[in-house]
Amino acid sequence: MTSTVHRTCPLCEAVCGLTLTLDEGGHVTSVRGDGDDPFSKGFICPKGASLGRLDEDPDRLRKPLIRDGEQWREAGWDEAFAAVEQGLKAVTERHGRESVAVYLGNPSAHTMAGALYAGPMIKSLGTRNIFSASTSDQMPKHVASGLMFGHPLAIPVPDLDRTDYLLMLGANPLESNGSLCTAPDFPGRLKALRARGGRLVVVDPRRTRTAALGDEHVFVRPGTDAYLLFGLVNTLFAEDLVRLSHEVNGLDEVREAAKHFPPDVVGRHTGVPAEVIVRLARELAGARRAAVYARIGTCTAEFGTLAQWLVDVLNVLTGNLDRPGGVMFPKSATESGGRRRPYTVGRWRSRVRGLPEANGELPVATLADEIETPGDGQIRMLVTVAGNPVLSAPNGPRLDTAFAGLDFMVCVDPYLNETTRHAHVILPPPRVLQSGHYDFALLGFAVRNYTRYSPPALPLDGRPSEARILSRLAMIASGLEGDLDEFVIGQTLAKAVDTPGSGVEGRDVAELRAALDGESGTERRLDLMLRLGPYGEWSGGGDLSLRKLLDNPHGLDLGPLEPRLPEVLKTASGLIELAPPQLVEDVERLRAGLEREPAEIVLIGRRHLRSNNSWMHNVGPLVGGSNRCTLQINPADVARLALDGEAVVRSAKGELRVPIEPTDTIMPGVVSLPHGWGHAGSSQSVAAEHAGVNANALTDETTIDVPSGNAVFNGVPVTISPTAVIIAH
Ligand SMILES: Nc1nc2c(c(=O)[nH]1)N[C@H]1C(S)=C(S)[C@@H](COP(=O)(O)OP(=O)(O)OC[C@H]3O[C@@H](n4cnc5c(=O)[nH]c(N)nc54)[C@H](O)[C@@H]3O)O[C@H]1N2
Ligand SMILES: Nc1nc2c(c(=O)[nH]1)N[C@H]1C(S)=C(S)[C@@H](COP(=O)(O)OP(=O)(O)OC[C@H]3O[C@@H](n4cnc5c(=O)[nH]c(N)nc54)[C@H](O)[C@@H]3O)O[C@H]1N2
Ligand code: SF4
Ligand SMILES: [Mo]
Repeated sequence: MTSTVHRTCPLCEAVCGLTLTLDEGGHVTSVRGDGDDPFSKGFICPKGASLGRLDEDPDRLRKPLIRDGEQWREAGWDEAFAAVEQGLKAVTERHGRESVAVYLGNPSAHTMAGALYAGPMIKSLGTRNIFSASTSDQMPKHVASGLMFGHPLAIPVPDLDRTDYLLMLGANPLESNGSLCTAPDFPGRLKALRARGGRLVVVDPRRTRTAALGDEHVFVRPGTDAYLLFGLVNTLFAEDLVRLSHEVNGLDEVREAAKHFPPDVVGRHTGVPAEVIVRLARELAGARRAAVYARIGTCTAEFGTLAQWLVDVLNVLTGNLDRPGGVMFPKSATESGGRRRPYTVGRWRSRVRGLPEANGELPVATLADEIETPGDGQIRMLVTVAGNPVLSAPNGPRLDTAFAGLDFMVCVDPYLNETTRHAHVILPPPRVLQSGHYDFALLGFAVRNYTRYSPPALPLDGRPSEARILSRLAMIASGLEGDLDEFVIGQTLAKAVDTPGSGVEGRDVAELRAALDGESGTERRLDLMLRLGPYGEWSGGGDLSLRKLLDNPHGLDLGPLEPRLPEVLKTASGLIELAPPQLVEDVERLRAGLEREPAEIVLIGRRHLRSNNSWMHNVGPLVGGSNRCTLQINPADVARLALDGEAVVRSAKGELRVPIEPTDTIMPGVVSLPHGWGHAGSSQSVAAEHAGVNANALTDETTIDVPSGNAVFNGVPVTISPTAVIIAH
């Protein structure tokens, strides 16, 4: 007997619906796109199609591992948790709670465990040494949104399906399938934009597949987007093209700041001709409905926060913020109102480099400093959940060494890999198909309001869910007994019944609690969030509940995005802050950059459709072919540097020998290397055959985007030489 299961793909931000066929042993025999999903409508990519292979990868860990010296052994769950308890106790008794650090990796933004249990675990550990992949990714966007709109999650997304003009910088959704813009079949949506007469302009140092699909591709020198964006702002003011549709604070400050960046000046610096900058500004202002969207290429750069800020400054100045076809704020089914309180960064600072906290985290670029530098508060123990910073963080090899010196390390991860090999205890989460799935984070960035829940498709066969693993860690750290879920449910309900206008104001907590559905505490918490959420049965907004989602396994369309201002604004003024002082201050750094001589060659990253950061190289059909770790380089540079076959790339931090891939799709003076490779010491047998090199052996943890502390992966100065250098005497 085979069975059919409908599930959301958990692998990237596109949240595609999948239809899987399982045989009676629970093995996946086929994976197709779910044609009945109202959002993804049957779209699937090669990674989603490999979900079964990935899920049943024989190299995945099935039992906890405990390391004694160099030796690993499988252990039972109770024994593994006891080892964690003992290790934590030994470290905190000697060095205090600040000596414990947590690193949350990218998949924890996709799992229910990450969304619902990482927070309580961190709280129980009682440390401020919190790190995550966010500071090697999107922290600049959170900081810009926090300062402009008052909330780090108030991130407007391009209204892809209705816009007439999309200016896209530093994103390549034909490979990545989109980010901070949840849009299954992003490629199809871009084609539809063009088919309805809209225009797509792509700014990228490489002519990517996305750029090739667009109407126009503009080469930009890596790391200079903030200049280019300021050039556009400058032109809007100079040509009297500013059309505000909302009241804002700080318009004059923005106009003044932009005066330093006229098109001819930024043109020289960015490599974008001044006349192109002026034309793009006019096009943006002239389009009926336009959106500016910028992603990782502009975030993981020296002026990442300024670039993210200027993106929304442009959206505001052209009247496109919060209107159909412009950029809009999604309304997710589990969002909770949130209080109005000023957003700040730097509520505390890192011990060694004094870098500011943002969103309760410290920059991953300073994790090694905190582990290596002796003194009070030195990190001695690390808990990683779903992360591989040895391959993903700037100067990964330094972390590799630092991790080896920790007193104790616990990793929640399905693989023994470059990072987790330093653990003393590895706790593997169960298979994807044994886990429930709800995209708490990503549905808040969706280009249509939409919701879908996938319950576990297979029983747990005696293993704890990842939710259980994290809640058990939280209980170990807090020393408390009891049920974490019931505690959270009680607290949430108590607050809701006390909140005027909550929809359950004045009602009885016990009665509400008894009404919750769900097979597990995790599902009961989801039910609670759905019922209290904006479309929920208890908020007066609709009839959403867990039951309703279980009855609609293909997901529910909740309609197109709608204007949400001023409701989403949480600034103290209640207005859009167009010129937050922290950002205006950083403009000085940007101005100083104009004086600097640009490096002759700079490094940028690259994503490939059949890859995903560091952890999908163990599935045969996904690796090989065009998905290889090569250095893309312009043929003119190949000739100039007399390269052949392989090259040696050097940066301030490291040196790699890499096969070159000459291509005129990349700008002269720019080379591109994908990250997530450099497999070593991992139990992933397929990945080991396609090891590649670690791009983050070249990136520099001492260079950061100042306001957000974000890592810089694009625009890294390097030198390149042939592998066989003939030394002249
Ligand atoms: N040079 C350079 N570096 C980069 C980037 C770049 O563009 N260039 N991009 C950056 C970005 S955007 C990101 S998000 C980071 C990613 O950085 P990380 O999150 O540190 O790295 P990943 O490679 O995503 O590692 C994911 C880990 O989670 C594990 N895992 C997979 N599924 C699960 C699960 O369900 N539960 C648990 N517990 N673990 C799971 C995998 O085995 C793997 O060990 O990399 C960053 N690094
Ligand atoms: N297939 C696949 N999908 C993924 C991932 C993956 O590894 N593989 N990773 C997931 C993750 S964690 C994330 S965060 C998202 C990221 O999603 P995207 O932001 O779409 O990521 P990329 O495909 O890396 O696209 C970034 C683009 O920026 C360009 N670029 C580099 N430097 C600069 C610069 O200075 N200025 C400008 N304007 N452009 C620049 C690069 O050439 C590249 O084309 O993708 C997610 N989806
Ligand atoms: S695009 Fe992303 S969500 Fe969709 S099938 Fe591929 S990996 Fe899964
Ligand atoms: Mo990311």
